[in-house]
Amino acid sequence: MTVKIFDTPEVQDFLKAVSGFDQDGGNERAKQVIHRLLSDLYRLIDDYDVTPEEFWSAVSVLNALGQGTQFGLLSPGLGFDHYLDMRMDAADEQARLNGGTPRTIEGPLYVAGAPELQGSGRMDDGADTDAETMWLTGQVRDTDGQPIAGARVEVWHADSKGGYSFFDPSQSEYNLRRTIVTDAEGRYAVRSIIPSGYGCPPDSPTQQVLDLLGRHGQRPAHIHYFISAPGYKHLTTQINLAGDPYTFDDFAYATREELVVEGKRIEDAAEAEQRGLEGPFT
Ligand code: MBD
Ligand code: FE
Repeated sequence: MTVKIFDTPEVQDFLKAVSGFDQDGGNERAKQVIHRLLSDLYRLIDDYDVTPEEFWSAVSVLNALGQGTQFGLLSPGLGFDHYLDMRMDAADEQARLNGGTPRTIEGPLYVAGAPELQGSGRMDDGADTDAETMWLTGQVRDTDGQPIAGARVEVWHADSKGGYSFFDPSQSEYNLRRTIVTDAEGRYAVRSIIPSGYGCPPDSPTQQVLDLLGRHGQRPAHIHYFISAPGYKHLTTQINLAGDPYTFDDFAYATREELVVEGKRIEDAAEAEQRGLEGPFT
């Protein structure tokens, strides 16, 4: 069965009516965007001869994607989050050329209101006994390389099983989530645990869609950051721990070469001290 009706005046008028073009109320931009979206989808149905069965099965997937954070999870999988980053980079070419840390996606698992630390402290609750200790240190600098004291460094990451507190009910509140205010030299130094990569739940609607595309739903081990200070642009970024099999095969397309960091294994306390990792971290 090949039916082509999209270009008929009836369908074009119908699309305008459905999009509210002949109504006074509503929002003009919403009308334009919905009209375009529906036009593209109606045309797709025509071009691919989408059957009613296929259409209703898509509706059922969309209903499932409406649960919890599922569409927030599929969105980076379909590249939307990285595409928005690419657009911001393009709009912001100057900022990209100045050598600053590149942005990358936020993802669906940020939670506001994490406990605040002044310069240093501890991020993990000590309950993840399989995990290896991690010292996470850094310095916030402006684009001229000058340290920024009092910057807010919001950090969140997964545990050794790839789970995030709040979304993983087995973890304590705000585990592995902190806001660290940088010291007079713009530095922060926290004790945490080495995160594992994240995998989309195998029976989730997100993974169901990825399966249709023959794709995995894995992310490499990573640590999320929001960095902000009065008078400066907000930075959303992540670092990736080098050596993960998924570093350059991230289902969410968030890895950037400049964000891959090599951890250094520290065997004894003396060496930790030498590297400036003095407390208080507890
Ligand atoms: C994550 O931890 C994440 O950072 C993203 C972008 C998607 C799913 C899980
Ligand atoms: Fe994440």
